[in-house]
Amino acid sequence: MTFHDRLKQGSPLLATFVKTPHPMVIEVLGGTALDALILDCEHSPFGWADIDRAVLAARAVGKPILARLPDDQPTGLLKLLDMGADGVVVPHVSTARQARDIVRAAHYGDGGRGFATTTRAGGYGRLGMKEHLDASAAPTILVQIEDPAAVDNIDDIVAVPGISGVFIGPADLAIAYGVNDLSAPRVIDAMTGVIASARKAALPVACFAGSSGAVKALYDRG
Ligand code: 3PY
Repeated sequence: MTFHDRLKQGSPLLATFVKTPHPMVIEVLGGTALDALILDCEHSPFGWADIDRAVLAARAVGKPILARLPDDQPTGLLKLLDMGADGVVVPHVSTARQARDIVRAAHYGDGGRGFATTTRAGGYGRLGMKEHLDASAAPTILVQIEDPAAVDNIDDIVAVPGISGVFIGPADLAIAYGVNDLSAPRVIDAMTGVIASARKAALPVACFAGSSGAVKALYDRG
């Protein structure tokens, strides 16, 4: 079963951000029970060649790999998916319009995502066109809810077709609300609303855990 299918099924999953741009880190993490790895290209010094090597290493060790890009630009989404990543985490998504643009950029069919058979996603020309389209049909797209505007607009964001789930960023939310604690009541209230809206839309919710102790509490909250 693919990572995307497991996410859709609602299994509790555990991933880690990877901050060090060296493929050996991916190889080592490939031997763990983690369900996926997420390259943190927003807050770490990953260049495109580093991302390429990391995706190659993840595929070699059979570990699903996503990347958190620094922004929501279609050029970055295209490069990442062409390299054969399983999906993307997009930071600071605050409106349904932004979410729709991201989904369009990540999918073939309506001109949103450019198509080339010469990429890793296309098996460097070895996949037929249909096989390539089938293999890349549903990349995992997690939108990060980490701004007060995103919390206000959450019902519209989760209604966007093609979004695979939401990813709560409690640290950015805390900063935005002027508190310095990931479990401050203001942050927890916002999370509760986001989780309820995502549930209603039958979307899974991911969240950054500030410590290993926070993991169980997050699973318990859904
Ligand atoms: C946040 O907590 O704001 C994050 O983006 C986690 O990486």
